[in-house]
Amino acid sequence: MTSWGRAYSLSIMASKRPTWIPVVTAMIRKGDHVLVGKRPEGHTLAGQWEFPGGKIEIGESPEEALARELQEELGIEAEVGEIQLACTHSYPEVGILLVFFEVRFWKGEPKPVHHTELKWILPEELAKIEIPEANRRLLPKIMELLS
Ligand code: DGT
Repeated sequence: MTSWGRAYSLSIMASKRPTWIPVVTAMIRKGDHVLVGKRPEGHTLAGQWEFPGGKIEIGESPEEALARELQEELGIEAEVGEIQLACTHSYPEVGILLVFFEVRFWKGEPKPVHHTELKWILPEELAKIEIPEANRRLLPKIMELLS
């Protein structure tokens, strides 16, 4: 059972309500391009291209969580900007509240510490690569924001 599966079972026992997990992600912008990373094997949605980020841990603000994730995943020290977009998405076992922040300034060069591969793409290329369903539903808004 996945960690989310366990969390879900516990929540069912505790409250009979689904667990909702906050996830923070970064739209890292360089000129006209945005950075996406390929999710590694052994993780949910392996092989799909995502905006770097992850789950908020206990005691962290959303901005602190995103700065930590970008340090861990890409090895950069990022200045987390404004929230651009938020959405909810239900997976079979769990729901996520996905919050997208803008990142325009950082120190260091992003490296694929966590992802199989990183790439800088133009917003319109998002329509041609495999991305999480949660992001695909928002694609028109994401492309509008990035254009
Ligand atoms: P997991 O999901 O249990 O395999 O654990 P992690 O550590 O791979 O997941 P993490 O911390 O990246 O959590 C983010 C969750 O949100 C993950 O299940 C995938 C989902 N998600 C949907 N769209 C995005 C996105 O654009 N970026 C990120 N980072 N996650 C996304």
